[in-house]
Amino acid sequence: MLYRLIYLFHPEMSWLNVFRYITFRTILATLSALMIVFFVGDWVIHKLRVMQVGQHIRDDGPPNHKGKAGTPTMGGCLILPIVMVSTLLWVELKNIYVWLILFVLVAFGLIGFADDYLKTVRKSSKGLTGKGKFCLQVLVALIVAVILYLQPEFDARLYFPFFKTMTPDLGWAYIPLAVFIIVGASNAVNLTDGLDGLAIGPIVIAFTTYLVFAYLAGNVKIASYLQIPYVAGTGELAVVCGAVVGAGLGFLWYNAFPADLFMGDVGSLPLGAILGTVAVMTKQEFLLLLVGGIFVVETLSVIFQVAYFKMTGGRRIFRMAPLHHHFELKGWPESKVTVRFWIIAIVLALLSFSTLKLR
Ligand code: 57M
Repeated sequence: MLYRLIYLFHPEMSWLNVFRYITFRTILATLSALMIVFFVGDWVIHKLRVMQVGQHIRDDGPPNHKGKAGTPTMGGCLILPIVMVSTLLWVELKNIYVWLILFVLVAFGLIGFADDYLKTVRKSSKGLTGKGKFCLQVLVALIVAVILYLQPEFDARLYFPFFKTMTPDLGWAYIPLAVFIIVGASNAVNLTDGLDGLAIGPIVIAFTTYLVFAYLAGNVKIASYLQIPYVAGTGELAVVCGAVVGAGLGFLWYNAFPADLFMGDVGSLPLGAILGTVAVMTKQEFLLLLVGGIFVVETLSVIFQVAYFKMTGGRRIFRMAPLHHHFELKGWPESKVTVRFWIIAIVLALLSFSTLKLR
């Protein structure tokens, strides 16, 4: 919006041309999101404290988590509006991908909000049922996948990092795959969000990576030079990713150990869902396994632990799942687990950039 308004004056002031560039607007989206978090962050935390929106801690968790009881949660209520405002300020509003991403952000945000609200504010309920939450997630993802599939230029082929000649066309079967990626990413981030800074660090790293891939995929010359799929219009997703990176860094300011604020399901579900959606839109679906490797491994640890637990009637592979709890119970201090997971996420991001040249 602001971008369009400013750009109106470019015939008189030629330097305003700079606002045309996606790179410049991405930087502005990142910085404005970061600044807004700093501006309103303390006030939001204060409000959440006054409203007693504090985290309930389960008795069966690692012992050091008991001291976290009452930490303000639902920090997604801070992140989501800021991502939306910064995006709308600096993005090209005629872009369908941007509106679909904002739809996913709001819809998954509402699902997470309902769950958090019932658990934390009402305190009388266990939140949404697992099945109910899952059905709503699938419904939203299905709407987005169908709209994407119906776009005239939509490409239902799959592209794999490292194998440029293998591009199977899935046709309509692409829709369930897209739903799986969006819902899977949403729940994987949710499972990872169990230590201070643990989810938001890899989220910032993953969105920084996809920011670059969205920019490259949206530029016909660069995409053809790098032999990655060109998807007209996805360049604007770099601006959205920039807004998430800015808001995420701002949130990390408060979520760093010892956290003043947790993001809640209202944060983790939509952030994961839009990560999956960006991967689908940029035709970099399989790269998500690498870029979001931390989320994948955390989820696999839960799947294996639960399956083994059920099969053996109570035996465990890990001391506790998700994996971060295993390391905590081994005696690693919480911030060591978090920082080590960040280091791995950075290495995975670097590896995913290497796929651009190894084709
Ligand atoms: C939610 N939520 C955190 C916070 C955050 C199937 C099963 C493995 C599911 C899993 C589960 O419920 N996971 C999803 C994880 C919770 O954080 C809140 O939830 C939001 C995210 N949805 O934003 O509002 C706790 O995590 C800690 N935390 C921090 N810092 C943060 O910045 O320290 C969160 C954010 C917070 C706080 O303590 O209260 C959570 O972990 O509950 N279940 C589990 O993760 C449980 N695992 C388990 O039962 N494992 C079993 C197997 C057989 C299923 C096993 O291995 O034996 C563990 N979680 C907890 N206690 N809290 C174990 C027991």
